[in-house]
Amino acid sequence: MEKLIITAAICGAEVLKEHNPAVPYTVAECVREAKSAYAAGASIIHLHVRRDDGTPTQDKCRFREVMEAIRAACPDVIIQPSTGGAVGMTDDERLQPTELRPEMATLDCGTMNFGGDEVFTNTENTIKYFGRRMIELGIKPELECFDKSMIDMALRLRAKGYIAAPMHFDFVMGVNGGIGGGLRDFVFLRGSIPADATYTVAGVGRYEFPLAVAAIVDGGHVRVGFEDNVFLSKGVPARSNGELVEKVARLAGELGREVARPDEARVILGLPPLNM
Ligand code: KMH
Ligand code: ZN
Repeated sequence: MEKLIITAAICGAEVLKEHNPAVPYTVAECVREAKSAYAAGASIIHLHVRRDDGTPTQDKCRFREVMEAIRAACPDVIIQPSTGGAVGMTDDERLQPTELRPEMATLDCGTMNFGGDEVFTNTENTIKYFGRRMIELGIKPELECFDKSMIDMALRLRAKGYIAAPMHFDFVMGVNGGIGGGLRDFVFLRGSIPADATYTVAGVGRYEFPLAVAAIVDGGHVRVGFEDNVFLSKGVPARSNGELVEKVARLAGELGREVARPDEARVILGLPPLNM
């Protein structure tokens, strides 16, 4: 079986130090968390950035600062900025990190309720706009799908030329407003993507590790991190993103699946090798 790519979503836009004091806001804290995840086996860092007070921002300069600092600490890691940002941001605000020409970036494939009165808006035209931008800039999208309909939208837009193949999906499961985090839901999503596509699963909260195991045995890939879950096990806060990655690497080892390093992840995802 292909080696396992572990993505660490170290920061997110919504989770706060009140949820777990190790959630990073500053540049130094982001580097600390990226390093711990990389050392434990993550080859992709899914990145949101914050102001020092924790406010989410898509500011290009802040992204540049954090990305350069992470690259200095983890030279070959794949950095995957978010273009989802936070609820309420405009399309152009969200697209700013693509100007830095990262190897990958997220592309959210539909609108959804996001708890309470919050709506995470991704109209068809937004998805087309983001998809076209990523093709122009040579950025591989991680197609974030919070429900089955978002996979269908991505497939329609691939057929129309807004998304290139081979596609790489991220099933974000268990978000309040999206698909649940059960095994039946996972099998449904996993069976709905093309044969030449790859996928990562990001289970939110208590779904994180059960879904990681499902993906490990199925030949898929796994995302963990504070963006999705701050607990190592029930009631036990993780001390770092590295602890969450370490647990996935340990589970993979128990199940006989080797963990990919970044150069191997690039081959699996069809990314060009890094010129260092
Ligand atoms: N913060 C969410 C509203 C992404 O990174 O592309 C969107 C999100 C998805 O986290
Ligand atoms: Zn994100």
